[in-house]
Amino acid sequence: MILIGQFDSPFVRRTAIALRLYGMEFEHRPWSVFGDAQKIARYNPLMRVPTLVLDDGDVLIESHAILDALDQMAGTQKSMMPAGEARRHALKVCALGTGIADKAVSMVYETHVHNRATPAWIDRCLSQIAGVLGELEASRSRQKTEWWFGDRIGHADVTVACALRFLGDAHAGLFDLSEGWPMLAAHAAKCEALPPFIEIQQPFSVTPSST
Ligand SMILES: N[C@@H](CCC(=O)N[C@@H](CS)C(=O)NCC(=O)O)C(=O)O
Repeated sequence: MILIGQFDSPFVRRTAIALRLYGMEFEHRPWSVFGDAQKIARYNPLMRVPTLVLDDGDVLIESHAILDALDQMAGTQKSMMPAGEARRHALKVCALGTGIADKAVSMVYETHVHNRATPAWIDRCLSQIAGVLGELEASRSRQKTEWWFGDRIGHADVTVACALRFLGDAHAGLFDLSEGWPMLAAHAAKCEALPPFIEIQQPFSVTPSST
């Protein structure tokens, strides 16, 4: 398999970490959505990442859909998505996590791609992120298990950790997790100490070629 996209993208990173945790081999093409847009377009007309090229040449897009396919390949026993009723709760935590990432990426594009920041949009993003952090903090507090949905790390854990890392890197100082969201701060620290998280990362830098 070939994974396209840079690891400073929270969406690419959550996909790569899941591949590692599943023990699935992949080649990495750290192409930038701006600088390498035409290369990405050969596989994905949306020119977005992550894009995953399967061994049979089929191309998967959208991190949720890519992870769903990986879960099927891994099989029910190993799947990083819980079954039964917990599945819908885990999917919601994943959606809240990618929602934070979406808003944080949007604020980067607003300030560094458009070269202007619309105050009403930035305020909206900030209040959406704050609201989601509150909901995730409450959710993690309710779950008494080692990981969000049991005794094994799952997509919800990885997704939230990747979103929090991106938020902190791209918007340093805006949300101090240790101040307002201690469960999330502890969750992020625990994930970032694991080998796949240490291996799969890229410092965020604001250039026209970033993410
Ligand atoms: N919903 C998508 C979001 C992916 C995303 O926003 N990727 C960014 C990089 S962090 C991207 O491709 N941006 C270029 C664009 O949207 O045109 C997913 O989960 O895969």
